[in-house]
Amino acid sequence: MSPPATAVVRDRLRIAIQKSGRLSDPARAMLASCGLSWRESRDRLFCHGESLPIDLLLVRDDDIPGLIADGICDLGVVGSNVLIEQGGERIARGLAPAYRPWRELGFGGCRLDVAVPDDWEWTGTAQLQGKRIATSYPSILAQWLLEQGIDADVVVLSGSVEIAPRLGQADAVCDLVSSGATLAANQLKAVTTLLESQAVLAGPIADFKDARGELAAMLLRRLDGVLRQKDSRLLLFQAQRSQLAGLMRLLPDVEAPTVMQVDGGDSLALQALCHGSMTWQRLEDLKRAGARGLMVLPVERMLA
Ligand code: PRT
Ligand code: ZN
Repeated sequence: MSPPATAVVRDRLRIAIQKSGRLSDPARAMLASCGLSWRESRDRLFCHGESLPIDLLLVRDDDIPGLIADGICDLGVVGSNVLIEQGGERIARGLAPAYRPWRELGFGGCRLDVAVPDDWEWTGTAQLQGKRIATSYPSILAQWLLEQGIDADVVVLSGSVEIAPRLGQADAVCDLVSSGATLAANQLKAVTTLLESQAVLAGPIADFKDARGELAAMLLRRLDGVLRQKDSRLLLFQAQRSQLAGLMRLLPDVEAPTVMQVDGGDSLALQALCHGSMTWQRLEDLKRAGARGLMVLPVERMLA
């Protein structure tokens, strides 16, 4: 008699990241700053996690959503442009959603824009009616055209989208743009944005039910700390108690400050976590409002 079937319990987490490309270095750096380290394998497709039972699979970015959907990888670092496009394709094929963005990672920023030849006098999206638009993002583009009530031909290309108008393959393009240099070099101009994209940590729709759940929760905790830390500085200064209310009005973006009484009198020492930039101008304003001994310190590590 064969033994009873048991559910496969996985106790290591596998994260897919781009093998080589714009997202590979920042993805590794971000995971490393969460305390992960790996032993590189010779084929460099799989990196065994050393500090934690979290392994990396190095793949093409386009394969990442499918690897999560198939359960080959648990999580992945991928552009939201790819995640949304492939999510839309799944729905069009009648498949259930299989992944979702778990965290925005703050790198790999770009826009998905419609661009037209420089010499078009742009009057609005209605101009795209009946035109051919080349793109590698047919699902996002088709959905947008539907919302705009525009009937246009979507020409699907896997690369070199920007030269399609010059080659006579299309009238306009819908492609990723960061600096805009590629569009300019191809005598195109961006006229409207369909999507603002950045890299995300993608994962399955539901949480993990086995040991991977604990690992994923720990990774997210550390990731949240890293993301907050990147955007945070510690502000230290002294002030008189009577100046406190005025100073706090200049600091709407600080978390509840720690206020310590100095010398048992009216003199206070304050420390506050600030988000965003703490410019010279802001320090000057604080000084004018009575702050003394202002110091802005970097934050090394955070855990809520
Ligand atoms: O081999 P693999 O399939 O893994 O890599 P890939 O060539 O498909 O991807 P890669 O490394 O080019 O991009 C990976 C991800 O980076 C994308 O999915 C986006 O989420 C993000 N990203 C950010 C960009 C850009 N910026 C970007 N500018 N991806 C592509 N571009 C291209 C764009 O397609 C155009 O050709 O860069 C050109 C435009 O750049 P600018 O600066 O001239 O505007
Ligand atoms: Zn790709």
